[in-house]
Amino acid sequence: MSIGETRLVQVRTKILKQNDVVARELRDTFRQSGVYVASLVSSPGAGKTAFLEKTLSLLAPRWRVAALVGDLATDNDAMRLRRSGVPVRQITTGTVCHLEAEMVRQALSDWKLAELDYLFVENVGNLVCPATFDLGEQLRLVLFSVTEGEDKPLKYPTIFNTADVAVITKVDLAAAVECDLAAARRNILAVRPGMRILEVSAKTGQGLDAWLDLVESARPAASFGEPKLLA
Ligand SMILES: Nc1nc2c(ncn2[C@@H]2O[C@H](COP(=O)(O)OP(=O)(O)OP(=O)(O)O)[C@@H](O)[C@H]2O)c(=O)[nH]1
Ligand SMILES: [Mg+2]
Repeated sequence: MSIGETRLVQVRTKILKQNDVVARELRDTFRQSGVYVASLVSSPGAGKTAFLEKTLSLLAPRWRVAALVGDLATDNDAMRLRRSGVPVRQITTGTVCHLEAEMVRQALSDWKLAELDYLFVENVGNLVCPATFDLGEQLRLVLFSVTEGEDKPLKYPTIFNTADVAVITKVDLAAAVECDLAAARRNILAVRPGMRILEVSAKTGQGLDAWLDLVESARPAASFGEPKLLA
């Protein structure tokens, strides 16, 4: 190994350690505040914002919900998500291809987390970089659309291994793009045996009931208290 390679590895380890410290603090803060935090990772355009737009609209009548969204540039996604009427903040990362725990901490610094039940964090569209950055979330979803090819889990195993649930999106297009959904599921399970898989369409609403069941039952009422139903 050359001197340059050694140094690269050392820097990377240091950055990750620093991120882990902040992520641990965030996780503690989220638990103490009673806010359940779920993040979404995927390749660009897999449908994270469309999925979140539906999720926010469906949850907002019953729960206090908010979202953060990361992109290199523009606040397009924040503007889309705000249409659901919930608080949304855009994190613009510039040249950074993933969210880091410190970015999340800063974006939340003037929010009263105890006044939220759910916080959703949409990561920058990228199937590689976000994988190794813990954001302190309790649930991480990896989305993967039918238009991307069934082999993506095999090619990008790390992002599937660092997520809790896989969401196959745009299933309304599966037949048109000749996506073999069974093969897609097999490939996810080959990388991550036993992984929970959802098939959804933000366009038709297919699969959103199962997603709502999952996210509402994952938020443990025992440790967070009873849901604060909105008037
Ligand atoms: N047919 C269909 N199109 C979808 C669905 N979900 C998203 N799309 C379309 O896919 C495109 C990308 O969707 P976005 O929600 O912006 O994807 P994203 O993952 O947030 O994209 P980035 O934030 O740029 O990474 C848009 O044109 C959406 O309308 C779906 O369920 N069905
Ligand atoms: Mg988006």
